[in-house]
Amino acid sequence: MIKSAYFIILLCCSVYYSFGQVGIGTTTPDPSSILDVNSTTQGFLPPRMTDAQRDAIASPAEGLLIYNTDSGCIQFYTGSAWSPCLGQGTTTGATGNRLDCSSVSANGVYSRGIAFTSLNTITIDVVVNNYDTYNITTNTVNGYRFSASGSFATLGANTITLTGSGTPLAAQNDTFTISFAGTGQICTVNVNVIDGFRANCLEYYNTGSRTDGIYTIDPDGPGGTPEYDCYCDMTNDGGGWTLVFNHIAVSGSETWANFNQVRTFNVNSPGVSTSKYSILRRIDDIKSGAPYEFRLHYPSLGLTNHWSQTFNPLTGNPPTNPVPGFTAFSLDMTTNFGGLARAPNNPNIPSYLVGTINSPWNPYYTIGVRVGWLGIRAENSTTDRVQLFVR
Ligand SMILES: [Ca+2]
Repeated sequence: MIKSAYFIILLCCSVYYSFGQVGIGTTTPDPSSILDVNSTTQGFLPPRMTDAQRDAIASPAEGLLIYNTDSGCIQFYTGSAWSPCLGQGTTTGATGNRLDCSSVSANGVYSRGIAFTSLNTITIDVVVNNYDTYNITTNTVNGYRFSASGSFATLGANTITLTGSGTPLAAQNDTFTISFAGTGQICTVNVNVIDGFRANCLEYYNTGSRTDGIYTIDPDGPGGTPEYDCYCDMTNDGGGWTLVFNHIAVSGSETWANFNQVRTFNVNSPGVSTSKYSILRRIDDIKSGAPYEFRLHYPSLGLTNHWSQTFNPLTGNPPTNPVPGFTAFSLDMTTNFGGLARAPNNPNIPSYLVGTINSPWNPYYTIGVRVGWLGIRAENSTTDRVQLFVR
């Protein structure tokens, strides 16, 4: 009776043993298998467990197989860790990892000709259904691109940050295709590139630039007058100063041939080391506010004056002295500095601009002394160099 019952159970279960092999649902296990589970109506169900239950398995054997109910996928033990989800890393649909195109955002300011910072990124959410690596990139448009790669650390929505690289070549609206490698999934995003050149050194300063040197400015914005290089002092007297005039007359021979030179000269060599440099004729464009704010500096003397005036010194003389609108910021040289004005047409004052003190024209500060003059005037003496900035 016991033998019969054992036979019946064995028959019901359709478990067959053949030469050390086991067949379930078959009397002839495949010769290559140690276990052959055969059915056309039912599946093979591996142990199902959560992440925590999986991780509680003591000393899992290499190759141990489970179904992860948290991730919804098959995993095996590699001998040192549990594998990523099998077979899902490159699939789409409900069980794969999916780009969420509605979440795309382009971040940072995009400016023509200005290299990216860490703020230039694209962010996009990926709905993560399984732990896997990813490589998400854009095409290259207008000289720049974005990319990100790594491993998903958590399930659910992961915000992925694509780092930008390159420098926009033109001010325009760019459309990028975001590609999720291995999945065929794409999204698109628009990035607007503005004309990156600031109007003057103060605008560069106000947007974070703090280094003295050459900057490209475009006072009238896109179109019109082309952008050009100039020297910016970003560290002295509040920074943001555009150099409009530099004169080094060490040998005494670097005087100005005529007043046209004084107004514009060596415009392609801006800097405090260029012996004769002037973009004086552009000060109307370069100044940032209604008044003309000047910084007059004599490096050899260590003298600086800093003031504003309401009239353009190139256009004439102030009606009074000190001039209307004159505001003393600091008076390192002397008091009652009357600002800069066009010098009168007087052979005794062979300079383009002069700064007055109390009485008209004497003593004075000179900008643009002509040939034959003894030197650059500065506070009752002469010096060999002068710098004039505006902002
Ligand atoms: Ca322009």
